[in-house]
Amino acid sequence: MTDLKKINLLTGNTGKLKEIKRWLEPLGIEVTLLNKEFIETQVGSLEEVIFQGMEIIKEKEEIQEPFIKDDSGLFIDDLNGFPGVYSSYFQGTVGNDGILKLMEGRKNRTARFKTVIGLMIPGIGVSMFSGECVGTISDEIRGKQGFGYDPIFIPEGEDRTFAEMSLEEKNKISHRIRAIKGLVEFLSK
Ligand code: ITT
Repeated sequence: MTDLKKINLLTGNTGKLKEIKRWLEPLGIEVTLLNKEFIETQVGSLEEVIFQGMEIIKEKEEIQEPFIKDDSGLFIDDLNGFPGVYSSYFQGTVGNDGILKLMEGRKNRTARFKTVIGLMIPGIGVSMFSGECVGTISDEIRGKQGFGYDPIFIPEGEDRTFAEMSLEEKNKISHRIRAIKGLVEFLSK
């Protein structure tokens, strides 16, 4: 297993912190919150958002310890992948009600959550790990767990939304966990 004992997570989203901690801490990796401004450039993919943001941070800040950044989004097939890289802005403005309105009358409700986790090791560079979870958009808001789009996303093979599942249940199948598994595998090498 890795000799990395501590990793900094750059986020303003405590839901992500909770999910990532729950996975990495049992492996003996302490996860601490790093409070730095992350500039998200409006580019075409989550990978580009992460890569460009991390490069900006590397140039602006003197960070000596390894850190990770998670960038995620909800991609709805019938909306050509919208809100995608704009998921944060969309959630903060019109929210889940806005998605349900856009989905009114649409038969194809398939969607996917994607997460890309960037790992910056000072002196070495950036590595990226991604994960995806396919599902459908529910007809209504359901459940109180989780955060963000969880109350309207039903993962494939389930009839509950992520927000109707416990953190442990979501953590077994989510996009984020799939990306974290790639990160953990990399760290164990
Ligand atoms: P940071 O950039 O500070 O980490 P953020 O909330 O802006 O936090 P993202 O840009 O990665 O994070 O997320 C885009 C949106 O998708 C945002 O509104 C999140 O709440 C939502 N989101 C991300 N992961 C999610 C998940 O696992 N379940 C539900 N919604 C999620």
